[in-house]
This record gives sequence, C-alpha cells and structure tokens, in this order.
Amino acid sequence: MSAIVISGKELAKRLREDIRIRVSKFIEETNVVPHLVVILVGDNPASVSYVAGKQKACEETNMKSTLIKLPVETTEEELIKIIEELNSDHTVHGILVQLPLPKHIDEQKIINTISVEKDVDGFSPVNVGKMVLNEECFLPCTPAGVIKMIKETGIEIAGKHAVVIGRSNIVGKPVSQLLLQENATVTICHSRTIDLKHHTLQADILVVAIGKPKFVTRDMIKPGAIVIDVGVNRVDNKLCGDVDYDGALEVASYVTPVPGGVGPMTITMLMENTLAAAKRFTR
Ligand code: L34
Repeated sequence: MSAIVISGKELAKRLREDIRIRVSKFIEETNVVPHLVVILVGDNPASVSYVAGKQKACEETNMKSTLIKLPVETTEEELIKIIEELNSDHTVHGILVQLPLPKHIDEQKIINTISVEKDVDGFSPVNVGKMVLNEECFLPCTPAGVIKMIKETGIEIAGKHAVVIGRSNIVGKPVSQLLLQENATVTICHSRTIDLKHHTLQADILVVAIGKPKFVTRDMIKPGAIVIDVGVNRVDNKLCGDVDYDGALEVASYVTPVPGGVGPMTITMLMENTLAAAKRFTR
C-alpha cells in the first residue's frame, strides 16, 4: 500500500488564489487594503524563513504587510509599547509576534497585549476561550490548516479516533479542540504518556506536533490512517518532519510531507484571518 500525499503546497496555492480574489473585491468595495504587521525579535533562522513566507503570502493575496524587525536585546517594555501603538493604529488589521521570543521576554504577557480584534494568530486568551466555546473567533493558523488538510481527503472526521501527539498551546491543545468540534473521539498524548504506541496504533487520524525528527515510525501507525505531520525540523541542513515519511507512506492512507505540508497551510490560514480582521474592522 502506498499512501496518498496531501500536498499543503498545492492546496495552499489554490486557497490563496481564492483569497486573492476576495481581497480584491473587498478593496474595490471599501478602499481598504488588509494590512498585517509581523514583529520579529532577533534573527532565529527558522523564524526569519517563516516570516518571509508570511510576507510573500501577503503579496500573493494582494494584502499589505509590514515587517518590524527588532534586535534580540529588545526589552519586554519596548515590545509592549510597540504593540500598543499598533493596537491603536487604524491602518493595521492584524498583528503577529513571531514565536519563540528571546528568554527574557514573557511570551504570554506579549500575546495578552495584542488587541483581540487584531490577534490573527488566535493566541490571546479571549480568542482561545471563544474557540473552545465554538464562538466566532480567529482560529489558530496551524490547527485550522490541519483540519483543512484532513477535510481535503474527503474522509469524514466525525466518529473517527484522532490521536494528537503534543500538547503545546499553539498546536497540540487547539488542534485537539478543533478535532473534538468535528466530532472525532480525541486522545492527547505527550511526553508523560505511558505506552505511546498503544495509543497511536488506534489512531484513524494521527496528528504529530512534538518537534522530534522522524519520531513516529511505521510500526506506530495504524494501517490506513491519515497522518498529519506538523513538525518542521532541521537535520543536517535539511527539513524533515516528526514522522518517518517513507515508513508512513507504506502503511498510511494519507500523509502530509515536510516541507510542503502543514507549513504553507499555516501561512494560508493567516491570510484568511487577516482578511477577516479587515472585514470586521470596516463593517
Ligand atoms: N506567532 N509564531 C506565531 N505564529 C505562528 O503561526 C507561528 N508558527 C510556528 C512558529 N512560530 C509562530 C509558524 O508560522 C511555526 N510556523 C511555521 C510557518 C510556516 C512554515 C513552518 C512553520 C513553513 O512555511 N514551512 C515550510 C518550509 C519553510 C522553510 O524552508 O524554512 C514548509 O514547507 O514546511
């Protein structure tokens, strides 16, 4: 058996064309150009690459982007001041602070500073709460991208057993929540889980977001499962996921690649949120 590859790159391309059309229509109607501001503190090479991807996507979808690059020594107070200015700037619709931040800055404190209406990452406590309550909100980009990719297979999520490995605030926890809202039965595994393989072998849908290269091996995957690999790891200057891709191809029904999988979808969902932010702002 050889799995079907769900190309995030291809899906992202199609979705961005659609977003671009909707953005152009919005600009025509309102004379407002959706504007995303990305703040990058320091020069972590992975972050630099992801932020460049976000700027390129803004260009592709006809939106305005501004990158604010700050030195690694920037203080928490300085960063908060910049965010507060952007909060009250009516020409800015989305604000994103690229994570991780340097150790001396409290990430949650920074996220809490971003106005809920401009929190296109969906990381602020109010957005997280609304997501859990299934109210209208900005869905976090990576989890939203994961759900889109699963839906792309055409296989119904309802009733399936979804196993998520990882419990981070930006992927594991919210993706589990979204899968639950899609009526999956959800198991969340993490570093303290006993007998991980016992759980993963029951997964009709397996989502892996732990940041350990090729951690999930072929013997851990239920034959016919959908495997979504969220990890982006750099090994010997090459990118690989948290899943042993070649092994997964042999047993799974669908697999996402790295690169070209979840990453481009994360960025595409950010474009969707930025357009939504601009729309809410002008209505
Ligand atoms: N605030 N911080 C905030 N929001 C986010 O949504 C993120 N994330 C994660 C890290 N920090 C964040 C991202 O943007 C991870 N992430 C992200 C975004 C894009 C890609 C990977 C991770 C991506 O495009 N990956 C490409 C390869 C890029 C490369 O060559 O470096 C891929 O094809 O997987």
